Amino acid sequence: MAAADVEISKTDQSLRSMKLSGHVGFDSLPNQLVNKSVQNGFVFNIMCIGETGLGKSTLMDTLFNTSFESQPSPHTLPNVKLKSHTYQLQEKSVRLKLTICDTVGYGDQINKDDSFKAVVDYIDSQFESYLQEELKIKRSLSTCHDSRIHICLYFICPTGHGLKSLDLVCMKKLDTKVNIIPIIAKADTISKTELQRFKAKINQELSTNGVQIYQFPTDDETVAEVNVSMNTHVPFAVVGSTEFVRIGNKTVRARQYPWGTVQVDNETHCDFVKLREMLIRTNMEDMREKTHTKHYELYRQKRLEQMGFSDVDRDNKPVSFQQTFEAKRSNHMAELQGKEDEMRQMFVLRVKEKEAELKENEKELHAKFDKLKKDHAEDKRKLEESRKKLEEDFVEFSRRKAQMTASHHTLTLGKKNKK
Ligand SMILES: Nc1nc2c(ncn2[C@@H]2O[C@H](COP(=O)(O)OP(=O)(O)O)[C@@H](O)[C@H]2O)c(=O)[nH]1
Ligand SMILES: [Mg+2]
Repeated sequence: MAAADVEISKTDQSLRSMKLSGHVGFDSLPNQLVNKSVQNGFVFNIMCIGETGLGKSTLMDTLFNTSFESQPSPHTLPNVKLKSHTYQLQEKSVRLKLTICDTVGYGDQINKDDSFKAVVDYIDSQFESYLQEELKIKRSLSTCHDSRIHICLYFICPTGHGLKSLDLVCMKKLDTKVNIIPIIAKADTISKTELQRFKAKINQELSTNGVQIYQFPTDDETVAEVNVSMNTHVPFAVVGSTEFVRIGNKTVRARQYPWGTVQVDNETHCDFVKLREMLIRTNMEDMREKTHTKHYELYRQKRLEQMGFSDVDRDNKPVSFQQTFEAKRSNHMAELQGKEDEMRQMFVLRVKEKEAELKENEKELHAKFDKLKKDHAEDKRKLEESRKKLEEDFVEFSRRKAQMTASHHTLTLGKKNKK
């Protein structure tokens, strides 16, 4: 047994590189992956955060070159609501299940303190439902709809002055939960020189406030160069449009003004093409992966710790899920027992209290009864006395009456005899 163990660890340490003497076929592994992915289709969830009227819906239509037929929202909503719609898109044989989540009413309230709260809650609740699926005994992770937000496009108002405090607070709250790409909305309303200054100001404000925005990955050499250069263009200044204009022999999305035309996909006019390249063509898979391995992982870790699970115990020794569960169970049982004892003691105490109270009442009643008895005896004695006195009076009265009658009789007789 020990010898075999040594053998395994030896082979682990010295991984031998071997030459195959003929074609085996595992060079088709990448194709297998591609085929499977194409068959399953892709899921991508975008969240658009920005004030009403900044062009969020227009940009989504422009990005996917379609019309999602979203309704413009009013500025009068009492609070921020998150509305998400899922669409099934297809390009050649590749299917994309796209969810666009819109922050309706964002920044429209007089008190903006809680504007970001709805967004944070939404992102957390998507993580939570994925976690709940993961914790099930019968999991269906591959078939259930993964609604976790892969990218958050934060629309910055093209004021030219820098970020609003709401922008900073919101991005700061979200940067550990979601990949954020800040974009300058309606960039056609800001001049070229102003734009450069504006971008620099935004980047400086983001870094002084420690807001972590999404960085296009530079570890994959096939895209490293383009991503390094694109990282320097963030925040992208974008223009969206639902209007089409004919330029030469091409029809392009554009915005027409009395002084000229802004072409959405002209790189000298705005950064729209850069955003589309980065978001859809180059880094979509990285955003999906970072969401799972970085943001979801952090959420999961915090939630499991909150539930009382940990990989190590107090002495930093590894503990298994089973051990934690057993420990939690016995803790819980002890807690229950403690509560039961406490309740029993309380009950005994209450009964004793009640008994004492009753005894006190009884004593009082006895005292009252004795007093009444005494009063009654006293009254009786007094009555007896008055009765005796009355009787004596009556006897005295009768005696006097008899006396009186006798003397009256002698008097009358005496008078008669004289005659
Ligand atoms: N100047 C300018 N206007 C835009 C741009 N994108 C959208 N708009 C206009 O802004 C208004 C609001 O756009 P909408 O997409 O409904 O904004 P949402 O409320 O953020 O979804 C509409 O009249 C759009 O035509 C843009 O890039 N530049
Ligand atoms: Mg809209």
